[in-house]
Amino acid sequence: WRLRSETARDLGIDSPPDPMISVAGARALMMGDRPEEVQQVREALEADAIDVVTVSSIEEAQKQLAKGDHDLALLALPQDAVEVLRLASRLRAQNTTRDLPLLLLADPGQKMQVLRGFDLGANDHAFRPLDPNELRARARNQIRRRRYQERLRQELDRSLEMAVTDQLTGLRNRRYVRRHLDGLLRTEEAAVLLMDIDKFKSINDTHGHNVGDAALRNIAERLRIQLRAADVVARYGGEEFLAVLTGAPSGYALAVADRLREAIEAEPMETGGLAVPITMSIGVAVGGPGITSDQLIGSADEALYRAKRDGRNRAYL
Ligand code: GH3
Ligand code: MG
Ligand code: MG
Ligand code: MG
Repeated sequence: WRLRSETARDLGIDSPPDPMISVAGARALMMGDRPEEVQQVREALEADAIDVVTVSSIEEAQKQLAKGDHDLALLALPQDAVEVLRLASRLRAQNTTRDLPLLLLADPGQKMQVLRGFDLGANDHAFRPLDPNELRARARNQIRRRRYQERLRQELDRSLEMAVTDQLTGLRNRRYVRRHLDGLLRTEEAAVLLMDIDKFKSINDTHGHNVGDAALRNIAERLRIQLRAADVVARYGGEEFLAVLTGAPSGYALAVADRLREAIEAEPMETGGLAVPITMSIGVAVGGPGITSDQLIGSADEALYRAKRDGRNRAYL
């Protein structure tokens, strides 16, 4: 648990919404048909540097909020609250407003409607007569929760991205490409190209590990440029790369492999005034539903072995 809580702290996700999260510059929408109340809300929130847009109709509120650039909506309940509650539930159902904090303003006699509003997705409420300090506190609370949630989501996206990315080269990693291939083979034909740098150990031995690392990044970039966006290329091991092409017949896959091989051979890698020649060998295999990714990569590995045995810098099927 210690490792987990430390990781959570590094990511900034172990604490509840931080009271220090600023609400300044947040955008609130106030919907109400009583000009005095609308003005009161505006003044209260502007004291916290919250921008307030005011609208008097449900249609206008819906239109403004649909843009998805608000941090809070305050909805005043008229005597007949049904249409406003309907708006609340519509906002919950729409992608751009799903997480929008909703604060209901109501008469004390409208408690039942407010509770119904909670069931439909409202987050908080304030009863009339409105107390500006209470209103501000409730608004700040909702905006902070919203901003905290956004931060969590960004951290999560970043973690997910890291989990599928190779640190050194920025390519997809082994885990990702395996899953991708497993998924493809359920329904489609796919070609795999298993690439292994020739005599890479001697590049490390001659020029040092840093030049070796730079070479791997350089090779990764060349592979990325050569392939289509729909193809996946990953760093599969230390100095091995795996490309997965969808719907590629063996002749085409072999042609792509040769093109990749030539792209690496064509120019030596320039680093620190050195020109280091690099070549790679490639094993190609093609298969579809009924074959496993282990089998497919296994036969690419056999072809790669033959390419190495026959002198390297070649692509075999
Ligand atoms: P072959 O043509 O038979 O493939 O020869 P090779 O030297 O490439 O093959 P071998 O498997 O003997 O060596 C691979 C080398 O790759 C060994 C290791 O030091 C190096 N290597 C693996 N990962 C990395 C890395 O991340 N950075 C660097 N600089 N070198 C790495
Ligand atoms: Mg190797
Ligand atoms: Mg080897
Ligand atoms: Mg090698």
